[in-house]
Amino acid sequence: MDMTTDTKLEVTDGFHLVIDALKLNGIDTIFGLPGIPITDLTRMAQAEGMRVISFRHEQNAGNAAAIAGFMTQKPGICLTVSAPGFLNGLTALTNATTNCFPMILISGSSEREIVDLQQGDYEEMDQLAIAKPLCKAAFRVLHAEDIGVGVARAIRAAVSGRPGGVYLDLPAKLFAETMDAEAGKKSLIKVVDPAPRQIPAEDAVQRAVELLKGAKRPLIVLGKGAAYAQADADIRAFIEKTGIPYLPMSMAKGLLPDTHEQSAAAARSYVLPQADVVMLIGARLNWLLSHGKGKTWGGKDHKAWGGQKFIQIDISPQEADSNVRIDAPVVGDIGSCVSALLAAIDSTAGSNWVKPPAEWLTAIAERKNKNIAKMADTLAKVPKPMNFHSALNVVRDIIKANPEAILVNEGANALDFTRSIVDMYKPRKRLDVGTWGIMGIGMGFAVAAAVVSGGQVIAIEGDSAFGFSGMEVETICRYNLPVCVVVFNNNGVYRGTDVNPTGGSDVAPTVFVKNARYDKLMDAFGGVGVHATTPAELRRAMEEAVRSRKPTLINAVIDETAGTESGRITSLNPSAKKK
Ligand code: FYN
Ligand code: ADP
Repeated sequence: MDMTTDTKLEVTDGFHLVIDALKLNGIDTIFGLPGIPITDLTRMAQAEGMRVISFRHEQNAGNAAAIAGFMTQKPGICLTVSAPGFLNGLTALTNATTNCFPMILISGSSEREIVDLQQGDYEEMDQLAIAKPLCKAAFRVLHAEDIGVGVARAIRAAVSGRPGGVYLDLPAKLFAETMDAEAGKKSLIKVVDPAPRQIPAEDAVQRAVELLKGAKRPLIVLGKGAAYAQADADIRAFIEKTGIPYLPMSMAKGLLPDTHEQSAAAARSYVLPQADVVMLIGARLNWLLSHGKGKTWGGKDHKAWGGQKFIQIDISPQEADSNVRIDAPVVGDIGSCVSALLAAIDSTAGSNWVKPPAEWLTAIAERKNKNIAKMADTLAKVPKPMNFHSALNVVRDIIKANPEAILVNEGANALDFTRSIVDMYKPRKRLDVGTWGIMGIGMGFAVAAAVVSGGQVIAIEGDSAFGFSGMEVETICRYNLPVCVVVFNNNGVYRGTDVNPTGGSDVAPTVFVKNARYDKLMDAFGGVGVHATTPAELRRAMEEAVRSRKPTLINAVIDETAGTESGRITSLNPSAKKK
């Protein structure tokens, strides 16, 4: 080939086609970890004006991509090296799929001919085959001219219908492959309407409205699908217009402010068994809702139906009846469904929509107020050492004063107590372990939340949970992100008091180094590390973190006897089942 400068200008290669295809589709950020064969891809992407955020482990980059997808409705991109790097990203990809977050894992891979003959290549692995059962779709591109189609298919698969994780396999050889620049440009696809609206059928909407109209004790459950849909104003209007009490699932907290008078969050165990008609909006009847049956729902035993009728709004037509009968499935995107419901209510009832019976609302208010008052008493106490409540009372105030801050949350007790104590005021500000109860999302989510929003992030981390992604505090410092990590340090998994029954020198499996100083990890990279043993110290440190926007890690010392085994989900522990 003639390699004069002029000719070179007219040639493009696989590296640039990947970058151009992403940029053409409005993707401006890559979360990843450089190495063979994608190191130059990260360099070139940065040179071409993309934001490239490098992590210390691919799982954290993957978690960052996944949550960026949830926040933006655009697929978050995670870029990894072949085999081991790919596998490290795979947990995040699978978690994204489970949670319905749109994400694309792009991994370089080794020479196809050698991999397929199993001749022992560098980082040899049939990555496409391994990814397939774990994600929504998986594609491989073998030729430069197909990069445009590959990226377009990946984007569509990630964001259309029920969002999820997509794997895109790019063999090393592809990156260096050249083609005529003009032909290359023409081969790219700007995806038109990647997540088309899905309008619900009129009769389905009518069926749902009829059920709601006849309800004596209606309840709405808002899930993270409702938060994802960004139909905040219509969802609020629907809830307020109908006057129906609602229960937010964890990541739907703040869709309406948790202080809203129709929130039944503080009366959860009362409303679930009592409700007669339940409308699920972007929430699945999985384990988090006890599969829609059993004692939680007022059933006679752990498998029995509680007698509720269900309306389910979901984009996935297969979701209905997954656990119990859905009497009125409404299939469509939540924005379109809720606006159709609003219109149907207006046309059938006009301004005469009858709000739920006063007895139902009063009964909920009574339970709720009692629980809130009880909680207020507990929060007011200042025990020494700190417990989860006295520490979270501080976090609660900080979020109240900074409602735009994004709260990342993982752990067992640190997760469960934060969920019920810290009120959220704005949509999509609470990011947590989601459907899988996964540990290790903390720092990946925190980095992405700061990068995507440009605003303050507060990560409330159990000491065990933090350990999974703790090294990313270096990433937080490197990009100087306004992230304040608070490690709830109670010396172990659940608590720090277990002992080795044999009397041997190994500590119990749930116990960590006592009195560890996680704050020093932040010091090591030039951030602000603070050791806090009282609510007053914690408050001062958090206020300063928010004021300065400096990377901060607060080692919050919690009473090592304070946690409960498995937090609020003790019943899932097999030994609890045996008893
Ligand atoms: C809630 N509650 C409140 C408030 N909000 N009381 C007072 N004030 C406020 N603001 C009450 C609520 O009514 C419940 O009491 C209780 O607090 C707990 O509320 P929560 O958290 O909503 O309810 P619950 O029963 O814990 O919900 C079940 C669950 C949840 C499965 C949805 O536990 C969950 O999301 N768990 C995820 C666990 C997880 O993934 N862990 C990671 C793995 S840890 P009652 O009504 O009296 O019951 C590995 O070990
Ligand atoms: P939670 O854990 O908060 O209950 P889930 O993850 O179980 O929430 O449920 C989310 C549901 O929302 C999924 O069934 C998914 O298909 C659905 N969903 C996601 N995005 C949309 C959307 N834009 N429109 C309609 N449904 C959606």
